[in-house]
Amino acid sequence: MDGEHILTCPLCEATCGLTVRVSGGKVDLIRGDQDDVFSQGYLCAKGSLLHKIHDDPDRLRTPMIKRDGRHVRATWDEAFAAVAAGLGPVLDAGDRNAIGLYVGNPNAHNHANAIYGRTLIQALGTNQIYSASTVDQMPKHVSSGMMFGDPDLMSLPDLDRTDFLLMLGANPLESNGSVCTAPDMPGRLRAISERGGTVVVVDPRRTRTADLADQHITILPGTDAIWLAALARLLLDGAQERLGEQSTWVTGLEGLSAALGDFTPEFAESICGVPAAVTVAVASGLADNERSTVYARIGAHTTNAGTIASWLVDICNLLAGSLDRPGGAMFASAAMATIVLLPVAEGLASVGITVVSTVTPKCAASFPQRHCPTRFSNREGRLRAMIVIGGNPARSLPDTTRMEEAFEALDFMVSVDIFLNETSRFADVILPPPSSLERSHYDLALYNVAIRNVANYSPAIFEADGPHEEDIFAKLALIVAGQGADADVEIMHDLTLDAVLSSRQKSVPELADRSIDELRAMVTGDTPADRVLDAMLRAGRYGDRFGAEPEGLTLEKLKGHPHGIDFGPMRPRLPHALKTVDGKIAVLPVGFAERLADIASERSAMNGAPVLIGRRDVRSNNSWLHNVKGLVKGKDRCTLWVNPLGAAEWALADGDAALVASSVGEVEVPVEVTDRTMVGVVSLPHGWGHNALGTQLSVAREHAGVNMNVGSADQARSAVWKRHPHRYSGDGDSSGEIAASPGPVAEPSEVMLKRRAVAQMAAAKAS
Ligand SMILES: Nc1nc2c(c(=O)[nH]1)N[C@H]1C(S)=C(S)[C@@H](COP(=O)(O)OP(=O)(O)OC[C@H]3O[C@@H](n4cnc5c(=O)[nH]c(N)nc54)[C@H](O)[C@@H]3O)O[C@H]1N2
Ligand SMILES: Nc1nc2c(c(=O)[nH]1)N[C@H]1C(S)=C(S)[C@@H](COP(=O)(O)OP(=O)(O)OC[C@H]3O[C@@H](n4cnc5c(=O)[nH]c(N)nc54)[C@H](O)[C@@H]3O)O[C@H]1N2
Ligand code: SF4
Ligand SMILES: [Mo]
Repeated sequence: MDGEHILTCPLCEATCGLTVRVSGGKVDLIRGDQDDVFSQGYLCAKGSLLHKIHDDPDRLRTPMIKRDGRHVRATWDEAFAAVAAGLGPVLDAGDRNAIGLYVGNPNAHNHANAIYGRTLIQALGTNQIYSASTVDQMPKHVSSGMMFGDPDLMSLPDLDRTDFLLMLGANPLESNGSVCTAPDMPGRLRAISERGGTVVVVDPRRTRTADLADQHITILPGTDAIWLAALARLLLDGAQERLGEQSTWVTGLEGLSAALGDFTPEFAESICGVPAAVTVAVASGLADNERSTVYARIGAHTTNAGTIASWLVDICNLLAGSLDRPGGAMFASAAMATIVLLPVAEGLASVGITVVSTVTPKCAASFPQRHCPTRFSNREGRLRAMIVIGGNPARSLPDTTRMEEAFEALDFMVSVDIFLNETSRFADVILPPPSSLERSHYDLALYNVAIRNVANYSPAIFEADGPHEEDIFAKLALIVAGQGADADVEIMHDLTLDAVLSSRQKSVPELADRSIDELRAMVTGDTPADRVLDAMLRAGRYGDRFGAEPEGLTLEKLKGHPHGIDFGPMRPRLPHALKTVDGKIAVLPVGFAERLADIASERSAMNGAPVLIGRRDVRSNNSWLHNVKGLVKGKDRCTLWVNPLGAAEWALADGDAALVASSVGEVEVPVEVTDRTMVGVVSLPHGWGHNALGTQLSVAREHAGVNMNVGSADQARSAVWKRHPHRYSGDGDSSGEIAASPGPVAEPSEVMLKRRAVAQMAAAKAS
C-alpha cells in the first residue's frame, strides 16, 4: 500500500481530489490532486489532515456495548446480538413506528450509505424518519418539488460562466460551498470579478466571502424572503421579454404578480433593513446582465421562511431570464440520479420476509414531512427505539436539551458512528464503520448539485478490519426484518442489487428486454456497494447500458480515470426535466402567497431583541472534526460575535463572558466584539459543546466550546401544511402533504444577553 493514492475528499461538498502519500503503512502527506478534472489541486486544511481522523486513537475500531452505564468494547457478533435483543421487544409489540431512524450529514458523502439507507428504510417500515436535511436544504427540495415537480431538481449558480452573482446566506470561503458542488470556491468567485463581473453578498455578517465580493449588503436575519419578493416584483417588469420561449413553460404568472403586489422596495426596507435604492440597483444588475444568477444557502434556508426564500430565488432567476440558461441558474446532468427509493420491500416479500410497512411509499424517504425530531419523545405512540447513523443530533438540532432528554427516555438506541460522541454516548450499542481511508468513494449525491458534470471514483487505500458500512446497514435491515443477528448479509446485498437492476430495467429502454440474471452477471465491483454503483453508472446518463453503448461509462472505465471524467458544463434541461402534472413550472405553488404574507406580518411583530445566528469556520465540519488537533489549535473559535454598538448597549466587552438566553435554554460564552456582525445580531458557531459526560473525544474535550443549539429554539411551523397538485420523483402521484416549512429550524433565534463577570462565571461553575 506504500506509494501515492488518489482519493476524493469525503468531508465537505467540494469533492476535492487528494493525493495521499503512504509510507511505512501510514499516511504522511496529503496534497491536492493537480490532475483532478474538477478541483485541479485545490484543497483546504481539513483535506490535508484527513488521515488524522483515520489515525485518531479515539476513533472506534470495535463495537461498543453499554454495560452498567459505561461503554465497553465488544465483538461484532456480540454487538449485533445486542441490537437484535434490544430491538426485539419493540418489534414484537407490533408498531413499526415505535422505531425511529436519524441519518446525518456524512450519509450524503458516502455511496454505500446513500444506497443502503434506502434498503434499511424499506426493511424498517417506519414512518419515523429524520435527517439532518430538515435543518439544511429541505426547503429547497420542497420549493423545487412544488415548482418543478421534482424535489431533487435544484437550480445551481453557473459560477464559471456568470457575470453577476447574487449570493444570500452562504459563506463559501469557509464552507467551500453547499448545494453547489464547486471545488475552489475562492478561485471561482475571484474569477467572476476578474472577468469584469460582479459578486454581491447578502449576509448579516461581513464574512470572508463578503470581503472578496464587489458588494456586501447587510440584511436582518430571517427576512430574505421579503427582500427576494421585492426583487421579484421589480423583475416582473420586462420579464416576458427576457423569458422568451420559456413563457410557454410556466403557469401562474398572473397570480404571482398579484401575490408580490405589496412588496415594494420601500416595504422591504422597513422589514429587512436594506435601502430601497440598493434593492432597485440589484434588480437592475440581475435584469441587465444576460448572465446573472441568484443563489441562496443555509442562512436563507434554515429560517422559518426558508421554503418561501428558496422559491423566490428561483422566481428571481426565472424573471431575470436566467433559469436554465448558461451563466444563470442551471441544473446538473449527473451520471446517475440521487436514489429516492428502492423496491427492496418487494424483494423481501419475494423471499418470504414480510415487513408490514406504514411508510408512504412514494415520498417518505425524501420527505420527513412533519416528523419533527425534537417532538419525537412526546408524540402519540411514543418512539421507543432509535437508530442514528452518521449524525450528532445532540449537537446539530435545535433545542438539544429536549433532544438529549428524548434519547435518555428511549428503551433502546443504536448508533452507527466512528466516534463515541455527544449523541452516540446515549446508544446501547455503537457500531463503527471503517474510516474514509478504508472505503471506496463516489459522490453519488453531490454530483447532482455540481456545477460541472463530472464522475470520479476512488478505491479504498487501506483494508478495513471490520465490516463495511453497507454490511452494517444490511445486518440492521435483516434484524429489523425479523431475521435475527445471524442472518447472512448476502441476502440483503442481493436484494439491493436486484432492486436497482429491476428499477433500471423499467426506466431504461435499452434494458427492457434483458433479464436480471444477465445484467447481474455483468456487474463488477469489489464490495457490495461498488457493485450497485456499477449497475447505476451503467444504467445512468452516460452509461454503457450494459453493453448497448460500448463507449459508455462503467465502474471499470471510471477506475481507469483516477482523476475523474469531465462531462462538461451544465446544459439546459428544461422543459423535459419538469415532472409536474402539466409539464410546466408552477410559479405560484399552492399556499405560498399566503405564507409570504404571513412572514411579512410575523417579522413586523418582532420586538427588536438581539437575534442569534450561526457561522462556520473553514477548519470545522459541523460537530465532528474538533478532535483533530491541527483543526482546533490556536485562538478560541467558539466565541459570541457582538457588534461594538451592541456591546456598548449590553455592557459587554471583549473577553467578557456573556449569558445568551433564549426561550429554550441558555449558554455562557466568551464575547468577541467585532464590527463583522451587524447591530442587533450576535453570532455563535454550531457543533461545539464537547464537555459532555461519557464521550471519548480527548482533544475536543480540551477545546469544548459551548453548544449553541441549547439556545436555538425550534421554530418549525406546522400551520402551513398544504395538499399539493404536483407529483414527485416521477413515480406516480403523491397525494401526501408537504409543508412550506418542512422541519425544525434553529436560526435565527431571539435571545437575551447578559454580562457575566469572570468571578460570577467561576462561582457558577464551582456550584
Ligand atoms: N445552529 C445551527 N445548527 C445546525 C446548522 C447551523 O448552521 N446552525 N447546520 C445544520 C446542518 S446544515 C447540518 S448538515 C447538520 C449536521 O447534523 P448531523 O449530521 O447530525 O451532525 P454532524 O456533526 O455532521 O455529525 C456527523 C456524525 O457522523 C459521524 N461520522 C463521520 N463519518 C462517518 C461515516 O463515514 N459513517 C458514519 N456512520 N458516521 C460517520 C461523526 O462522528 C458524527 O458523529 O447540522 C445542522 N445544525
Ligand atoms: N468549514 C466548514 N465547511 C462546511 C461545514 C462546516 O461546518 N464547516 N458544514 C457543511 C454543511 S453541512 C453545509 S450545509 C454547508 C453550508 O454552507 P453555507 O450555506 O455556505 O453555510 P454557512 O457558512 O453557514 O453560511 C451561512 C451564512 O448565512 C449567514 N446568515 C445567517 N442568517 C442569515 C439570514 O437570515 N439571511 C442571510 N442572508 N444570511 C444569513 C451567516 O452569517 C453565514 O455567513 O457547509 C458545509 N461545509
Ligand atoms: S474543501 Fe472540502 S472537499 Fe476540499 S479538501 Fe476541504 S474539506 Fe475536503
Ligand atoms: Mo448541512
